[in-house]
Amino acid sequence: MLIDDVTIKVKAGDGGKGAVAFNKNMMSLGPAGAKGGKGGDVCVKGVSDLSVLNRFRFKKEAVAQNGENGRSQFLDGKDAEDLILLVPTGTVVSNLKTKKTFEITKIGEVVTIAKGGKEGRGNFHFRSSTNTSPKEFEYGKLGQAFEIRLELKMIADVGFIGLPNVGKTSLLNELTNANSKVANYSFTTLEPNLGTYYELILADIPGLIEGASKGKGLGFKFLKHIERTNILFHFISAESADPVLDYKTVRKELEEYNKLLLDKKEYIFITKKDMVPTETITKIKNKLKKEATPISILDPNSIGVVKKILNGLILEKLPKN
Ligand SMILES: Nc1nc2c(ncn2[C@@H]2O[C@H](COP(=O)(O)OP(=O)(O)OP(=O)(O)O)[C@@H](O)[C@H]2O)c(=O)[nH]1
Ligand SMILES: [Mg+2]
Repeated sequence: MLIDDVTIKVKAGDGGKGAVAFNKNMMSLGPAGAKGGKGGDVCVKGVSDLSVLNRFRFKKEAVAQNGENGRSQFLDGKDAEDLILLVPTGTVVSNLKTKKTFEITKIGEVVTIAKGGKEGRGNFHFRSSTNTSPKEFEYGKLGQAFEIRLELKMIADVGFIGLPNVGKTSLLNELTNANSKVANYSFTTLEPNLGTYYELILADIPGLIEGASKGKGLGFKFLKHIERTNILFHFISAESADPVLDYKTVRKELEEYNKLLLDKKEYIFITKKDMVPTETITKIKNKLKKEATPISILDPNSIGVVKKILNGLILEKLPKN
């Protein structure tokens, strides 16, 4: 199961306490208590692996270490190491206390989310001409603690959408090395499948059904992934009793979830063309009144047509020089 939305507690380390100590050397008596170390920060770092949030499935806490306490003989406590949480690029991090939100977009990008506590000073620091034997010291400051939400909004180039069982995953497998599960029933795909076709990331989203935007079926959770793709491949099955109604149903769900989804560039494919006579395809096209490409995964030519479209998209994506 791909974890793509999780709330966890983070706690940065506390600063170490300053020490109260005196020099035991008869030649140089005086305060010798050193300062503590700084508490570790909690940071997030972008990586390409989409599954790294899975580690928060059961463990919902991330606690950085405290700074070491100061010691005698001017030995400062060690600063604690920062705790670095790996998150996939495309993760939106929200601080549930301050409501501040930001997104990790680059691999290797590191952002500090909870600051470790400052160290406390030891009695050596408090010496003065009037107080040569101070017993004062400071506790370290507490590290920041709050809840954060990590929400992965995948950044794929092309999102495969459509009702369940229309052949989305089958095509993804033909085009890429995704090798995902295909079966003749609805909701075979339970999590988005990703595949790469040269420079393009293709995301096969679990089937959407009427009511998906209100939480029906599996699609709701994944509509947010579609928000981030630039292009939609919308699949309707030639076998369906009413492919045009299917098309409209999915479009309506997109609209209800977020109107802007309708503005995305869309390519329509009529799948399983091998299952129906040519006249049926013509009828569907006429009724749809939009450009649509009939395909079948059993027909190498139609796979070629899809590849041609994808190749065109790669050219558009590549920087022009
Ligand atoms: N005859 C024929 N069958 C196809 C074609 N494409 C897919 N199928 C079959 O249709 C069924 C559903 O295919 P999937 O790829 O699992 O469909 P899906 O849209 O990913 O389905 P969900 O994951 O449930 O949303 C499988 O039995 C496939 O073998 C095609 O072009 N022709
Ligand atoms: Mg599928």
